[in-house]
Amino acid sequence: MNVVSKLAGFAVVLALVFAGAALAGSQLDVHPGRTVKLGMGAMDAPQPVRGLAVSENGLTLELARRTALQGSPFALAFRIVDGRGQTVRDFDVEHTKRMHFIVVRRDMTGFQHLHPRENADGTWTVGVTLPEAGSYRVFADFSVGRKPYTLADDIVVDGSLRSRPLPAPAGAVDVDGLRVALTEGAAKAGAESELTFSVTRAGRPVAVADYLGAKGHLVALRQGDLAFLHVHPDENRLKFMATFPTAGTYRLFLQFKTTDGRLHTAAFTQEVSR
Ligand SMILES: [Cu+2]
Repeated sequence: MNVVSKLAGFAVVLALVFAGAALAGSQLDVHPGRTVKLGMGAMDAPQPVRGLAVSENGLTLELARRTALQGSPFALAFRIVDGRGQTVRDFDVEHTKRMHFIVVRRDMTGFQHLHPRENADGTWTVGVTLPEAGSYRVFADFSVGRKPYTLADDIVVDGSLRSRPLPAPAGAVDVDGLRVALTEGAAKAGAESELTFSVTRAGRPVAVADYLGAKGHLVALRQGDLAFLHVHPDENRLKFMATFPTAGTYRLFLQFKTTDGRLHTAAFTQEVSR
């Protein structure tokens, strides 16, 4: 079969698909109840999860490498390309940065939040050290044309692996001599949840400085597939609004700065009910 007749065949198939779709559409219109339900479903749908794919909405994360040596610092280079393979350079500023880069091992240990440097050719470079063996998920979190993206890939570190189970949910976590407490309303799948944190040292409240244009930064990942949730910070308090898309277990990585300029990371396990 020559190319033209192949294409013609393809066009016929497409036409049939469209005819089928049009028919399905008209059938739905005959049953208004179903049509309305579909429309509302789209509107009511919680924010889609991100961070499950290297490619999404026409943009692709291209890592220069997918392996690393255990404990050896290296420069990780990557770029974001569009559908024609062109390097994307026009990024929006989100949370005071044009690119956020999250690294976490698949068992949700070893969390790192990095800010890569943009090079003249449009590639990004960031110094990374992966101290333990295992498979690490890396997320490039950015916005282009006011459209948010979280593209992800894996980097593997060979070696003998000691994985850890996820810690049980706890109302407070100790980090760097600070106690961080999480006050949350019951987190329910599909509903907006408020996550409020407080920081104390020896029972006394600790002041929190600004970090990335808010009081803190929160990354929430779903256990199992490490789906990445978009979370809205509050400018004035360590408070975040998050919509957990499904029931299950999530890991929250809260980052905040104390007034001495030190950055702290406190991780919480969050159960989300149906
Ligand atoms: Cu960042």
